[in-house]
Amino acid sequence: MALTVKAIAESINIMGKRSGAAMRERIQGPIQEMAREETEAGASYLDLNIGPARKDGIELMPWMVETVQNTLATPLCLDTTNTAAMIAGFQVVKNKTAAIMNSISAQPERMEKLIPAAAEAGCNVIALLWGPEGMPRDSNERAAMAVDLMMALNGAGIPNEKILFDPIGTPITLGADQIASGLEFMMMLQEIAPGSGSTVGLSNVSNGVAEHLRKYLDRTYLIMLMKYGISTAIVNAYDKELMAICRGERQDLVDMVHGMMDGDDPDSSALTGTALEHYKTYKVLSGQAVFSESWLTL
Ligand code: THG
Repeated sequence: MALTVKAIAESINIMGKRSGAAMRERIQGPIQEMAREETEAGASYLDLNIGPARKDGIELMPWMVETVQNTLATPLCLDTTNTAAMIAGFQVVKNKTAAIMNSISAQPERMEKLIPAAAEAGCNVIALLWGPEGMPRDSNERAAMAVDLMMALNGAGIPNEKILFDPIGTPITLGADQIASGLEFMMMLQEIAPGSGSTVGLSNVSNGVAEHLRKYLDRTYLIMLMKYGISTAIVNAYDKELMAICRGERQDLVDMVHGMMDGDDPDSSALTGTALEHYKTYKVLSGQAVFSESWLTL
């Protein structure tokens, strides 16, 4: 059986050109159009990211939820750092048990406010491995944070099957060590939290890289995460190749990259096209080659 990954489509967000303007001006059409496009591209969930929305979050998030669910039944993933907006949004979600709360981090005030709200909604939750001191430094700190979050969530009646751990992808421009420790955490996750799911915002890895090159990093990174059973990923649903990987339709590439993770080193002079792209990108993401923006042409 081919490995598959459920896609959480990321493009409806306050930073986006089309979606951001529509959100600020409360125009439903463009948001409903994007929701349809992402759904048709194969998204399992639609992320609705309003950012911190300090001024109007408690009004904007419910408006977003209603805008989308009035035209489509695709499960929603509510994404905001504003806890009051998150709670207000969930109050109007129709299918709460299918929805995702994005996210609860290991910061005490976020846990206190959002865990009871998630328990009451019966929704899925993304447990973001981000603590009071920011990003965990290695896989052990990620594991410790995951245990804290799991205990608090389980204690409120939220089972592991409803939790998606997010080890947080880090930009390749900061080096490959943090990427390796995120993957190491993914390898340990089923021992730490049996039955839980996982997610990663793939584009974090290509943050700061020239726009036309980002998709290559995101695609290969997803395949690397699939080796450790990632269950969902936050993706650009407009990238058809990435969506094909999510559906399990690029088994040849998956086999090659997973083989390299097990120590194979295929003869690159025999590779062409997408196989060569993934080969070169794996070398960079695994730290075997130094990252520069010419990595695909070297
Ligand atoms: N983990 C979790 N949630 C997250 C993230 C994560 N939510 C936010 C973010 N990271 C994932 N969402 C996005 C949304 C858009 C983009 C990247 C990540 C993005 N957009 C393009 C840009 O800004 O250039 C295109 C914008 C446009 O539409 O024009 O890169 O890691 N749990």
